[in-house]
Amino acid sequence: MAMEDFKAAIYEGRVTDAASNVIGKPLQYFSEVPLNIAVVGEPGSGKSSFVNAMLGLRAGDPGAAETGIQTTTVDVKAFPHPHLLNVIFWDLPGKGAASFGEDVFAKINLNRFDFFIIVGAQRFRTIHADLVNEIQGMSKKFYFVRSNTDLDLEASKRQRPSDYNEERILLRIKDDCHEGLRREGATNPQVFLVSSYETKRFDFPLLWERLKNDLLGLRRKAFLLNLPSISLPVLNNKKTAMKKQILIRAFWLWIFAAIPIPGLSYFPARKVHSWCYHNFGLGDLSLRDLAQLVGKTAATLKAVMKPLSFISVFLWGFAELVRAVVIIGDYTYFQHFPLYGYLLSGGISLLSTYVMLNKFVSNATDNTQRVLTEALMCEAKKSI
Ligand SMILES: Nc1nc2c(ncn2[C@@H]2O[C@H](COP(=O)(O)OP(=O)(O)OP(=O)(O)O)[C@@H](O)[C@H]2O)c(=O)[nH]1
Ligand SMILES: [Mg+2]
Repeated sequence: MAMEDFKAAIYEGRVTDAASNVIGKPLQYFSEVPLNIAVVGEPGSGKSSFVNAMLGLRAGDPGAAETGIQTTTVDVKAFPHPHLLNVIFWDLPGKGAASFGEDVFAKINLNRFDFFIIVGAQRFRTIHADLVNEIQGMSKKFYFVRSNTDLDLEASKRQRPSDYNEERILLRIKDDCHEGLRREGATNPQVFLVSSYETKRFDFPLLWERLKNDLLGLRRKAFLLNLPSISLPVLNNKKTAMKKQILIRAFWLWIFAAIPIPGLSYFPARKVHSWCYHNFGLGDLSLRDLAQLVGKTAATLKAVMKPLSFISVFLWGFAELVRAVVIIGDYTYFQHFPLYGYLLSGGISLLSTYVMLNKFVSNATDNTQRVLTEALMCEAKKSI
């Protein structure tokens, strides 16, 4: 329902209403928003085993992800959680893993996922740092899961049985992860040490608790981050509708073609330009309200808007000049009323004005999307 309200408000140029329609909603409102969780990490780090553990399955169970000692996962596969509504775990191939000589991970568009769980089996490495940077670059969140904790402890026990202290070893592993993550600029990184075969031990229960606590916030963030993709088709529909109205306005502006002064139609064209902007909700007052709603200044929102391209302004100016030359040339040559000059000039003017007004609408459409994205991204970044 609110999605329909959001779309209607966008279409009607009420950008602040559109944004407040989602920003002001309580967290519970987002309880059914799909959350796509990508499980990423180096090859063989235990991603598929972790997905199974999250689903309450064991390797080999029906519906479980395939696991193995060799490179196993070569495709992206979805695993909807059986009890968490619309929570989908995505088992991904390992970063850097090659399948038939192809880097399969590099081809995956990570932006389609809402949240990430990085699974690392060894100490914090460049591969993890790269993933952290990529995820943070998309303004998305992640947990860092260190798998194989059972094996780490076993190895330590075997190496130095007399000195063995489980708590100290776990702390050291966790510190290493925290340090690596902080180096990459992660604030308040969430690190969990787990064994996918012993889901009652180590941080596995803590991880579940954390995820359940964060779930609504993550769903809200996913919803906000996906809004620009919802507003785009609405704005494109509006653009098509506006372009139909533009012909009538071009016709009015055409009247100015009768006056052979280059640039005179600039003033009415400017009026149409601001009509377009107001229609899309990009007027000063509208932007001020939107900026206030998302805690930004109107100037920051305006800064993301793009002006009309230089080439279109230049072509329009050039057409203006040509039509003036045509009238004056006709008048000087025939020494009487320049009928043909007016007709030709009118034709040039109608065409150039029509093209220019179309550019106004396209420019306003693009800028509305830019402003909305900036406003909603800012709110999405703030959340969780
Ligand atoms: N002991 C122990 N073994 C694990 C754990 N997690 C994974 N393994 C084992 O590690 C190996 C690799 O596990 P997978 O889950 O297939 O790893 P993956 O990251 O999905 O591998 P790719 O898909 O090939 O990148 C398997 O033999 C698992 O049984 C863990 O927490 N503890
Ligand atoms: Mg796998």
